[in-house]
Amino acid sequence: MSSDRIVSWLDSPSKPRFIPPAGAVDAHCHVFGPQADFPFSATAKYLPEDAGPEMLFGLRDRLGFSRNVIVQASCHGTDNAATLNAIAHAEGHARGVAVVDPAISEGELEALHHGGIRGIRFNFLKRLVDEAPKDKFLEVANRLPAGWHVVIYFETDILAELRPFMDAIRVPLVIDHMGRPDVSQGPDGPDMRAFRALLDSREDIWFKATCPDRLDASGDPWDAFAAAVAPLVADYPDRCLWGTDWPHPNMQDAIPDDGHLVDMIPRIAPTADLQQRLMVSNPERLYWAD
Ligand code: 0GY
Repeated sequence: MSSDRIVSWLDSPSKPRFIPPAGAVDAHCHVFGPQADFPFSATAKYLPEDAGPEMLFGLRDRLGFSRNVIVQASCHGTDNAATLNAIAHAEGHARGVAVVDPAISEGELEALHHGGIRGIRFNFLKRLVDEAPKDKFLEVANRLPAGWHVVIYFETDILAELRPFMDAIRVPLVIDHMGRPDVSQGPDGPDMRAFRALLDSREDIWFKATCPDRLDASGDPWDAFAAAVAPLVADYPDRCLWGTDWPHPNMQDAIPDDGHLVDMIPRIAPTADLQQRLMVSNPERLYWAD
């Protein structure tokens, strides 16, 4: 890994035209460091510049959002201190998703709950993590504090392989970036059909309608993403979440404009009712139920 620290976000994103509803939640974002207080993991696959809570909350305000769900980024490994620090500075306006050592104790899980964590993330991307032990993941998934869920990040080519693992998890599942479908196939392409089959297999699987910048090679304004994802949001309106993915880990060669990402929202959720569910009532059910 290069020792150069990466910048994968814009300093001055555009101000969006779209105004999110009151109480809107950016349900997928991260913090990096600051490194002086929260060093990166020895196994980190990328080394970013600092992108701490003040920057995140400044962006939140600029984009017209009220709250954040901060997902522990792989560069911090299983030490959730940076994520917890950001939540602690949000005055109740942030909750989080942790990455844990599967051997974590019940007491440590309770401490994470107290710090605002409401789920754990299993990352199956080989470029981001060295190992993803399904047996150990399953064991910890089925002893989480009440009300928690599991976030899973995988790419579409291993969806079928992961099905028995996912089926065995008894708490709700949230799928990052819809399992990274090839959106150029359109709303009825094989990737979206496979993902719908997963959603249809049980009623407690949610998804993040996120990351046009990662999923749509046609680029901003991400027309293929809008065409593929709008029908999914329409058909599963109570199981979708939205987020910026700021500070866009590993996107340094194609940094998205956060204002443009927000302006995608009415293209995937065209009515006020869908927008309310996507950004307010759905994340509230998962993250602010208690
Ligand atoms: C994302 C996507 C990525 C990175 C991480 O934890 C992470 O480092 O999630 C990625 O590189 O695809 O959701 O932030």
